[in-house]
Amino acid sequence: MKRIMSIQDISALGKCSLTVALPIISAMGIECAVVPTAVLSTHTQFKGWTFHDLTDEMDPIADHWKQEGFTFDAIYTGYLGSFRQVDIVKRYFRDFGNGARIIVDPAMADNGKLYAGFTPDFPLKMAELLDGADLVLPNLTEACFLLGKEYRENYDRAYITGILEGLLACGAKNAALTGVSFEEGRLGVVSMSGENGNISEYYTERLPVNFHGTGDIYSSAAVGAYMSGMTIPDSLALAADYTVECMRLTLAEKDHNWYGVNFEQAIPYLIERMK
Ligand code: PXL
Repeated sequence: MKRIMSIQDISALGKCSLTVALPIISAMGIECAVVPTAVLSTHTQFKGWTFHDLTDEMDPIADHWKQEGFTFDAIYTGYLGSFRQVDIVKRYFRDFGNGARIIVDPAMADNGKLYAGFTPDFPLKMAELLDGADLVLPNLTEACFLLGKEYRENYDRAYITGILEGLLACGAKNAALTGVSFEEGRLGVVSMSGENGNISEYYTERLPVNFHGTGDIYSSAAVGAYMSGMTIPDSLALAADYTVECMRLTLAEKDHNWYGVNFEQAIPYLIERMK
């Protein structure tokens, strides 16, 4: 059985970060060890959230895992809260990255804006994690922040290709950009292989809503598919279909909540698609 670790926060309520990575990756038949970087009462799109930093636990967890001789097939990072956490994640890459795939979701921004709590100098620090990563999966906003590029709502293929090349130039072996649209009503993911420069694209119907937490659901499903042996383009396509299915099921529920999607109800779909 494959074993991966995921390093990100626990937003106790909110259906993002570890509270989606753990169930989704487990449902895909992969063991998911977790390194919780902080405990929040909710994700930061609510008001008045509490935050308890767990940075001081990160080195002792790594020390113990090393002592026990644990190895991992992948390290998947998501939302990180500080410069120090990024430095400790680099230590995890050094200590456990040998023979492991490294997948970085630089969860920190959306719709042209950094999430609450991040300072403008944080994205450049997060960009350090790209060096040597097997796959980086930012949304368009995050990619612009990582590269210090202007975020645009209207763009052409050359702009998207330039961003992908920029991500690879930071040292990632493969880059995938989510939330790309060249056509009204269609939304998708464009990826580039650093090995041969090949570009893959996959689009789904664009639903007329924006739900929170879909980026983490997308990345978790992509990690699970990739670690199950699927190619990167196939993993990205499956994750896109799963995310859309989660959103559809959410919309189908009258009085659905705004803070996260019904990813739980789409798990049978995900498992069926893995067959
Ligand atoms: O979904 C990304 C995410 C993860 N963790 C926390 C967040 C967010 C987005 O707002 O606030 C704590």
